[in-house]
Amino acid sequence: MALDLFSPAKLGSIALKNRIVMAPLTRNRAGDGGVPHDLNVTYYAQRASAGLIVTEATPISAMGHGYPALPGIYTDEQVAGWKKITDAVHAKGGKIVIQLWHVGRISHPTLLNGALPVAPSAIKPAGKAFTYQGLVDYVEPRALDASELPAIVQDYVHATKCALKAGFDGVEIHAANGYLLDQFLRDGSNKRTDNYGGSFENRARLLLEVTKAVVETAGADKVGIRISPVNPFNDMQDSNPQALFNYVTEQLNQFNLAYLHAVEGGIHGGGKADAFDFEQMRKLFKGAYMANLSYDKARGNAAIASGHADVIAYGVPFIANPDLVERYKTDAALNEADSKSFYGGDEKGYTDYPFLSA
Ligand code: 8OZ
Repeated sequence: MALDLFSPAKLGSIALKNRIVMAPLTRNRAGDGGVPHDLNVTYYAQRASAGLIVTEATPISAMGHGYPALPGIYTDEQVAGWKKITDAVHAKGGKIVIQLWHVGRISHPTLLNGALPVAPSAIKPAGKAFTYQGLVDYVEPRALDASELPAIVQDYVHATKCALKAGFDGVEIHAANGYLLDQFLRDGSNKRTDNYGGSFENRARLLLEVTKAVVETAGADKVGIRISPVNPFNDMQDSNPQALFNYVTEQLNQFNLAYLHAVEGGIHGGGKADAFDFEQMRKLFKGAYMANLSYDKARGNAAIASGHADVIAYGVPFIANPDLVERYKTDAALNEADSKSFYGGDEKGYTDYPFLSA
């Protein structure tokens, strides 16, 4: 029988009961100190029938924050908060990895105890920062000195150790959507003239150093990476994304990662996916491939049957449908997502979407 969304799968050492993955989704509802609390436990536990949950993007350090009310994964209190979530998901037979995040220049001093955001180069992004005071202009970030990069790599290592202590089945390195690692990859945001700028090799250096260090900490079979080759979100631009991301993909083969996760287009409405050949990039990758962005049940099944993808990550459908797996299985109607409650707030639009049985 052909594989479909309901076939079991293995991503590295992580055994999935189906191929329907909950995509990482920023929801801005963590407790004080970036500590996950009971409301977050309920939210993730409600969605444990996914084959795998990828958590919301989670800062690896105080300097990794770029929005209000994000959970972190670098203090003991945060580890204890996340442990309640991994326990609840595991108790329901689910699997969960945490997405490791450093926002780079997509931040603001008010979110960083007054510090300037850091970036590969001192280039202010277009757009506005989402702060506790509302939307405000971005500031020009401070260009990181090469001597500061080993400490950032160590922040990823520390966060990975915290994630393992918190009981996660693995970690996903967030190298997508215009944040620090993506800022290094692209020549629109990286104008460095040292070993970390210029050639593909140089621009990918930080990502590969981070990957190596995280793999050495967790084991490659517990590590995935997310990239977004054509997503213009957060003012990302590159002169040759196909060649750049083909290069990155080939370099990632050396690690034997659990999976490569690709955002196959632009989120928030931007980007032209047809300008990029995802199948060409996918064929270069020797491991499992997680596809994301605007898939529905039929397109997900088709991508798995054709061999394009091993698993499919669903975002907005999982916000509104905690029992998305059951709904796809029975071809039930889906709840509609309310975009006004995506970012911040309380249980409304978070844990109050109805289950089929309700
Ligand atoms: C939407 C709003 C805020 C953050 C990403 C973490 O794009 C995000 C994000 C998305 O990866």
